[in-house]
Amino acid sequence: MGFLFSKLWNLFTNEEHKIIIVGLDNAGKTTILYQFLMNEVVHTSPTIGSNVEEVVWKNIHFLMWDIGGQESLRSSWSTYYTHAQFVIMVVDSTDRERLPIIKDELMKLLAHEDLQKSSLLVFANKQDIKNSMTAAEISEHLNLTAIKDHGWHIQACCALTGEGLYQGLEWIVSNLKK
Ligand SMILES: Nc1nc2c(ncn2[C@@H]2O[C@H](COP(=O)(O)OP(=O)(O)OP(=O)(O)O)[C@@H](O)[C@H]2O)c(=O)[nH]1
Ligand SMILES: [Mg+2]
Repeated sequence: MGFLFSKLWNLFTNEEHKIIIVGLDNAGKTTILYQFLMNEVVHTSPTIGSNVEEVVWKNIHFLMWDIGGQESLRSSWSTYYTHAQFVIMVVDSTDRERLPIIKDELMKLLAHEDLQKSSLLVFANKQDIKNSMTAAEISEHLNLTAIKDHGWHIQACCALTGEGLYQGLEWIVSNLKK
């Protein structure tokens, strides 16, 4: 009953769920945001600051913040954290060299006090590129199974075709706070 009520409440109030999209530069964050918004591949250039869009899917409203991933911008990620119900961490699955940096950024993010109640979706993006790492490999390198204090999930995807993106969003929907 409570569940049904909250679903109806969301329907009438159009409550928005805040999602922040982070990850290193060139991971595919902006491409993913605009796939969600328009089902299209847009031409992107490196994001300075952020893009924010409202994405409505299955009558659920998401406010998605796509934050620039260049090194000089990473210290400002935390200014976007308040009230973020979900963090989407986008990983370029060909970017083996920077896995330690990705892991470091992920650990810092999960330890941040403003994200204590947030859940984590990792997109293992660029699966179309030959020899890209699988989601399982990335999960192992990032030691995701050690994360006990946040809900998390990893999803393989390709932002150019859209493959995997909605499976990721489906996981988010099934984990919305009831
Ligand atoms: N092959 C391939 N290329 C992709 C994929 N997703 C994104 N790209 C390309 O990767 C490049 C970077 O994508 P962006 O979406 O701009 O990356 P970003 O994470 O927003 O980068 P910053 O804004 O600098 O943090 C672009 O040339 C995209 O077309 C993918 O799944 N496969
Ligand atoms: Mg960008």
